[in-house]
Amino acid sequence: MLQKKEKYVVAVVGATGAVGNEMIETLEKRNFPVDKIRFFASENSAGKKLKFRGKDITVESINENSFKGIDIALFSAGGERSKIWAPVAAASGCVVIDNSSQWRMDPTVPLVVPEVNAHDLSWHKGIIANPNCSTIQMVVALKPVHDAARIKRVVVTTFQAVSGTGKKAMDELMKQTADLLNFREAECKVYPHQIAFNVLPHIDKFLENGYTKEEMKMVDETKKIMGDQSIKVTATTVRVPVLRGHSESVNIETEKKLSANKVRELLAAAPGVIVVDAPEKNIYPLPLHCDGKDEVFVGRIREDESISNGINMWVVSDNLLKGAALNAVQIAEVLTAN
Ligand code: L14
Repeated sequence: MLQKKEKYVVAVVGATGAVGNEMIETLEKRNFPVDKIRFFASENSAGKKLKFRGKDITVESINENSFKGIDIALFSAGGERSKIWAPVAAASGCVVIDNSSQWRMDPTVPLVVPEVNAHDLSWHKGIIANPNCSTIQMVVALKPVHDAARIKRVVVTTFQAVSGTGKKAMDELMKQTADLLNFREAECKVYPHQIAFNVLPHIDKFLENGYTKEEMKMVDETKKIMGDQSIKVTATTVRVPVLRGHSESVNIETEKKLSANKVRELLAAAPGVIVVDAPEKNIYPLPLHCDGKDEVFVGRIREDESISNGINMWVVSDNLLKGAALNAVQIAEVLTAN
C-alpha cells in the first residue's frame, strides 16, 4: 500500500523509450507531487542524461537494490523486464504501475482505467497493470453506453499508429516514406512488411486461434476492466502508416435500445471523452488532431440499421498519452489522492 505523503519518490523504468518520455512529460505537465525522480533503462542507456523540471537526471541501470526508497515506479520497458523487476520492486515496498502486457490478466493484479474502474485499485498487492492502448480508449467510450443500456457485443477494428511499437518504428515509417519518394528501396526492419503507403492486418504475434495477441488483449482486457465477463468482443487490429494516434471503428450491440442522439449525450457527459461529431461540416475525430491531447475523441455516432439495438462509432486517442503514459500517471494520481 502507498503511504500518504506530501511528495513521492518516483521512478520511470524504460525512461528513454517513446512511452517513458511521455511519462516524464506527463508527470511534469500535471505537476505530480514528485520529491525525487529516478530514471532507469537498459545498460546501453545507463549514464545518459534526461531532463526533469529543467534538471539533468542520470539514467541508471537496474539491480536488486534499485527500488529501495522508491514509492511509485512507472514501468514501460517491455514485458520481459516487467516480469523480472516488477515483483522485485513490489517486494521492496514500491507500487508498480506496469505498462507491459505481462501482468494484465493476472487475477491478483488490477487492470485499471480510472474513468471506468478506479475502484479496482483498492485491492492491489504492489503491481497495477496499465491496459493495452487500444483497449483503454475503447473502454472509456464503452463505459457510459454499458451503464445506460448494457452492452452485449462489440465488434472493433483498429487503425493503429506505429508509435505503439516505439521510436524505431516511427523512424522506419519516416525513412521508408523518404526513401520511396526518392526512388530508393524501402528497408523493412521493424515490421515484416513495408508500412509506408501500406496497411498491415497484424499487430503483435499471431496465436493458435488465428487472432493476434493484440486482438485477444482487446477481448480479454475489456471484460476485466468493465468487470463483466458477459460482454462479447471480437477484434481486428491493423497497423496504418500514422505516427501517433490510434483510431477505431467500434460496433456495439446493446440490450436496451439507444438512439444515436442519446449516445452522443451520454458520451458528451462522460469523463475523459470529447464528442467531435458534425459530419455535415466534415468534422470527425482524426489522429492528427489528437496528437498530444489527453482525451478520447468520439464521432461518426450512428445507429446500426442492420440490427435492432446497435450503434457504430469512431474512437480516436493519442496512444502514447491516454493509451499509455497519461493513464499510468492518472492511476498514480488516484493512489496518492486516497
Ligand atoms: O501494450 O503497437 O500490449 O506494436 C503491444 C504492441 C502496445 C502496442 C501492448 C504495438 C501493445 C504495441
